[in-house]
Amino acid sequence: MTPATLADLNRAPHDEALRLLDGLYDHAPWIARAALAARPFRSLAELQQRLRQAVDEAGAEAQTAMLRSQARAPGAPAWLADEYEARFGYPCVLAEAGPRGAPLDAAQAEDMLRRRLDHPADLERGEALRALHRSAELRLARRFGADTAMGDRIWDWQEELSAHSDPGYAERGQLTVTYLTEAHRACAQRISQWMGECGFDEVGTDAVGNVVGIYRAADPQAPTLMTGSHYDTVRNAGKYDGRLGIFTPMACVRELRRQGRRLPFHLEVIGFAEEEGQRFPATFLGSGALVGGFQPAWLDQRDADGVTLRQAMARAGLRAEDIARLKRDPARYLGFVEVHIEQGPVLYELGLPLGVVTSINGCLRHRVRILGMAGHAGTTPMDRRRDAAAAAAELILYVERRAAADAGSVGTVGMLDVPGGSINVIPGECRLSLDLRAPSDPQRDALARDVLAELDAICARRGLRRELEETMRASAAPSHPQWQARWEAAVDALGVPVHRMPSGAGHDAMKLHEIMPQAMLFVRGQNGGISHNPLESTTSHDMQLAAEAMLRLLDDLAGGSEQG
Ligand code: HGY
Ligand code: MN
Ligand code: MN
Repeated sequence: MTPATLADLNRAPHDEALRLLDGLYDHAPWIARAALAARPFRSLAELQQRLRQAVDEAGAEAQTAMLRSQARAPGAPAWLADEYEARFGYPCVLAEAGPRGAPLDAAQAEDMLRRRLDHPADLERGEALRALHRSAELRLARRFGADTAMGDRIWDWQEELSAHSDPGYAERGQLTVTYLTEAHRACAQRISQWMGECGFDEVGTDAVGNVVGIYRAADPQAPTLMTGSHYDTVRNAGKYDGRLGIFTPMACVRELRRQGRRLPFHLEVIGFAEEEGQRFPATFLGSGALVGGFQPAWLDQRDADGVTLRQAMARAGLRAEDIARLKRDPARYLGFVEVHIEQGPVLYELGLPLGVVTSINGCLRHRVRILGMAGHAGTTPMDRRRDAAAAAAELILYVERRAAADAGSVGTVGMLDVPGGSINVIPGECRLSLDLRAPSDPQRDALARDVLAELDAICARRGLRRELEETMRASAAPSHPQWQARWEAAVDALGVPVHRMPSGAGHDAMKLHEIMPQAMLFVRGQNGGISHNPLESTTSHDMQLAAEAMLRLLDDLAGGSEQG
């Protein structure tokens, strides 16, 4: 059956149009009827939004009635489906395929339903409705022959790259790629190889391990647009943080090459080698080197095994003496754009595939050592102790309280350790990390001032000492209005509602922000938008939309610059 076209749908008589949308949602023809009122649609994505809005606007009663009319998810174990229905009052539903568009296998279906069984009722209703929207999206794509080739390609690159993981994690099926490990170098090699296959004119690895691909303009004197993101990961990470922002522009270059098109500017796509600061305290090392931010003192930083950054670079064949030459001349650049998964729940809960970033939070990180007195847990009276861990506990609760007091601020103690601790010894030392963020630098700095003042007050009260090392200071980075508008126009052109939002997470864009205009595009995360976690996920459909938005931005920029 030849796929219908959007034009068919937009001009068909009402009943014919209804037939074209028949069965997108089982036992709920009212949804398509309501959505058709918004014809004509500019895209399937816009139609998808209208269908979702029709369900949202129908209210809880109609939604529950629709859920009750659904058939149980095929493949769900009977005991689980029974328990689910007893708990929520409607059959368990699953999207008819997973994030890549392939059906879930029995284990995946069971795992997903088990996780959802623990949801509070209101959260689970949202999940069940999203499963029906996802099935409708897949049916729509099939019926109208949607092209998801770029999204599928991006999804598959991420899947293949996730095969490379550091020792100690790979064996457990976990993804961890830290700076300059063997897995990290293997990732650089794969990205380089794939850039070559996409048709980049030049592909290379620079002195800090960034993978740089250039798709040249016809005119050698043309300016350059830079884009990209990082390929290192946190420990036990997801597959999309950073990597999505490398593979999306790569898919665009692959498409431009397929069309035989050149842009009136060079496109420089960069896989930044280090952003997360996991193996060495230095963060944003890859993008930082391009803005002249590499600190030679970082070369003496040591990893957990005592290997210095200098040694790690030498083993990877990188020449530290070449790093200074990486600094980019802003005069040669139009700007920097970055695609990144949102790493949060906003787009997921709004049911939107894309978001436009308005600003990136400023961030300040410290490593703290609290030093007290180790002692016998049994013989040391409570009023004679200098317990470093108890002091850390006080500080952690203060960070939580103080950060919550400001709109948009966040404070996290992500690492906490009693070196050489024993069950029957009072902690004489406690090490912890501080990650403090806020939408503006003054707000970030006020938070940090209070937290560090409280640390001193706790130590004074308890007769302890502390050592402090600032390991990262990244300024808040508002999006450049013109570039933010370019992303907004690209998203709008796809028929996707434009949702503007701040970024709580830090990104390479905040380093390039120091020398050139920048703006970011967010892509919806699945599983509630969870990130820095193996449940991190996004769909090939949403990746397709991100690639289409990027191509739109490139075309608009090309059109604009061709107009001079
Ligand atoms: O921590 C962050 O915000 C980023 O993922 N590096
Ligand atoms: Mn990250
Ligand atoms: Mn990231």
